Amino acid sequence: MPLPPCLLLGAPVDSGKRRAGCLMGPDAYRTAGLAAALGSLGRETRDLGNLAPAPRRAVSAVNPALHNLAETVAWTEALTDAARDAMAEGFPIFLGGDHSLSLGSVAGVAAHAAARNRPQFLLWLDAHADFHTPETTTSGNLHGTPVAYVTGQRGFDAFPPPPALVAQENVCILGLRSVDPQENAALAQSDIAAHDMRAIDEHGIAPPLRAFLSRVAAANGFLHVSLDVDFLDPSIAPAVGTTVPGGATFREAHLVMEILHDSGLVTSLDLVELNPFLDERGRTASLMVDLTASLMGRRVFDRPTRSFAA
Ligand code: B3U
Ligand code: MN
Ligand code: MN
Repeated sequence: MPLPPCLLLGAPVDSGKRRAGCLMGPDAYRTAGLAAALGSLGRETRDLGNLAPAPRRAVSAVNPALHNLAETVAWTEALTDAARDAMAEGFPIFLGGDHSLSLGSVAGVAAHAAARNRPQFLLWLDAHADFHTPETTTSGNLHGTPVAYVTGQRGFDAFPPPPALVAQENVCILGLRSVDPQENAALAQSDIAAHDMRAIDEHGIAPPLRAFLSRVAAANGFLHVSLDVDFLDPSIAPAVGTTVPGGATFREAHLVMEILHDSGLVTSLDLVELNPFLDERGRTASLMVDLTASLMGRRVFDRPTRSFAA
């Protein structure tokens, strides 16, 4: 069976936090040559242009700290539908946009999986857990909430109920190094597999990823990967509003993508939090394109088996 076409969906969402600039992300990925990079791997690639938010409706906020709630709700509605539709056509790649876009992208892909009676899995590559709810967030930045929304935490009354949930035990977070106390407490009570950089330093990044992938394979699940630029170390990826030192190295990040490719399990992808206004000569956008190419099968050296035996 031929591989499904890659569908590029621009999601210029900038409402999930206060610092502006992520709305330029989709065009930065286009400028950095994402479609050509995927095409050169022999993968049919269609750029579907940019999405727009649904019409705004009046929303009431329980927490006065919330920033741009109505706009984020409108984006969530549009993205949920777009993601569900795109899954029927191919392999969607959401070009963000800040991480609040994943409230919709993940809810939509999970709806597609549920309609096929298959479980949805979620790999969250991020310095942050994004496990706040609109009630617990102190920053009011809704990009810090998607993992809670898609796993069905309470407090999202202003949002449409997700059409399908992702089970907590089907979520794996890699790269953590900035987690707020409320998130820490909620994570500790959850079934989410959360791996911080301390664990990655000690054991490497491959073992927890492989353990997660074997669960996806055993359950015949769909797998959505959500890649936040701040998963990466700021020295290689400066174009993000919330840099946190001590992130994934160039090799760790590529290794994750290469292992994901080899698994053949990934069915959808978000590229989020790129702020081209903060980039240096496009290096972060280009790195994100290269990582996506690794995920889709780019190889620098092909040989049938890897062996270090003499
Ligand atoms: N947890 C903090 C910080 C944060 C979350 N996601 C990002 N930053 N990118 C918050 O504001 O919720
Ligand atoms: Mn994030
Ligand atoms: Mn983050």
